[in-house]
Amino acid sequence: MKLYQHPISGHCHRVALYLSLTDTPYEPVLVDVAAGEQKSAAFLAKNAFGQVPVLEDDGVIIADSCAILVYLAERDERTDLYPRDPVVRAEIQRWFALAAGPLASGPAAARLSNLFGTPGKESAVAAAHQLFATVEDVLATRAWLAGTPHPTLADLALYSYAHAAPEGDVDLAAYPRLRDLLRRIEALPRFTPFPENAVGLRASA
Ligand SMILES: N[C@@H](CCC(=O)N[C@@H](CS)C(=O)NCC(=O)O)C(=O)O
Repeated sequence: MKLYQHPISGHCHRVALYLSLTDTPYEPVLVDVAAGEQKSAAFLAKNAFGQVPVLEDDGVIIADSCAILVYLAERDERTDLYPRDPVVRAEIQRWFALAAGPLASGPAAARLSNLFGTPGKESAVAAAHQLFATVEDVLATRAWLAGTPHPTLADLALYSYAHAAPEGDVDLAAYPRLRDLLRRIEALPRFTPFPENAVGLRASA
């Protein structure tokens, strides 16, 4: 199984985290995103949207980090990470939507601004705080995001860009429950870290 990825991408890390936690062997294939390799004809044949991550599993090609998580958890019958209960599945889907929406346009975009100078940093930081304040409220009612007594794909989907938020100058100090969630994910057996960059608040840490 191959994971086409780039190490700076939280979308890719969320899949790498699943593979690591489940002790699944795979071959990481570096896609040179800075050089635009994700828009090459060869890569577009794998993902018409020209983005990483893409998973290739014995001829099956899946693009989009959350779609890959669902594919793998179903394939592996990981009903702990992706329970069959329709209410829990709906909850997980809701967190996937947040991961593709405000998590991407908030903390992930603010971090990209600091890493590559992309515009819109101020509004991205504001969106990040709005998202994390709500997550903090939700975490007053439940230990794990989907309301289960154990982690699910929802927690994996949030982890990477929440952990990396300080790289976009998003201070997590006001969100103790979120920080505790991140620590509990990091304490899971076979956790693999998201490589850190000395930008934003991490540059001064
Ligand atoms: N919804 C997609 C988003 C993936 C995404 O934004 N990938 C970025 C890297 S983090 C990318 O490939 N950017 C290069 C580009 O769009 O050209 C997913 O969850 O996989």
